[in-house]
Amino acid sequence: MARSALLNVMVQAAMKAGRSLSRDFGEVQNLQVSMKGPGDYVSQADRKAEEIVFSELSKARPGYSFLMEERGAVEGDDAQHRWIVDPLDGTTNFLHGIPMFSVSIALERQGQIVAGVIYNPALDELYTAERGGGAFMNDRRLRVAARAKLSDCVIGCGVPHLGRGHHGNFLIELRNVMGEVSGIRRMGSAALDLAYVAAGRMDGFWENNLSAWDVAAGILLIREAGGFVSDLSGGQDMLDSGSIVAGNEVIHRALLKTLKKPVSAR
Ligand code: 2AM
Ligand code: CA
Repeated sequence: MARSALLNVMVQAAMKAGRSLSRDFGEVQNLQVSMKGPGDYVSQADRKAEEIVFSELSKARPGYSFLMEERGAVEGDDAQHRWIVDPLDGTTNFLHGIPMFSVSIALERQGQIVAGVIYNPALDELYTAERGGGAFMNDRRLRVAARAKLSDCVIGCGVPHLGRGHHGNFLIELRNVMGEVSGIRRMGSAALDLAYVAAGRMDGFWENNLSAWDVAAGILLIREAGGFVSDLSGGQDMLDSGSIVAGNEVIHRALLKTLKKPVSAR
């Protein structure tokens, strides 16, 4: 498959960071982690991966700005272009030896996401999308699932936990959705969840309290795979609001409505 020069740059950065994560993940699995504790080890793996992505992208496109999970915002000379990077999405999985983690890189041009790459090094699955050019996993073109009834659907979500999110709101959302669908999944990497919706593996997804780097690349993947994405109010403020709902056109709409079902209608 011929990729654009831009996607090549992003793929190279994501795969190089992914290889570094894979090596460190092997150590986590073999319990070779230092006595300082697995938390410190994982933070180091995370920072190493971010350094690789930062240096690869800066070399290939000098001057572009960055928004990265660890470094935060880095202003470049070129204010039109901004990389949005999560070097390790699914940190808790990584720490526990669960191979569901990813590197996520998106490029924004004048505020619009124009390219996205998500790489799961443990499964060697590479997701790519460029605006107007479709979405791919490795060399295969992606299309969101076509299911039209929530009762046939597997829906992914994120579950808030100790110190995060609004537990009461989530329980209401879950209660609304669980009674209408054929299965709920919670994988622990929002970037991969969105890639799975693009690939038609899951029919839909919702989560709250995410950051821009968790979702930027995944949003483009889903759109380029023919899917629909919004925030929980139905607007397009996913990057700032941190909430996201995704699916094909029918399931996206049904999910939005079901999530918001008033208490009295249950
Ligand atoms: P992480 O693994 O990079 O932390 C799981 O529900 C999803 O939520 C993951 O994509 C996880 O990304 C993300 N997440 C966890 N803590 C977060 C935080 N404090 N802010 C934003 N996203 C977070
Ligand atoms: Ca993340």
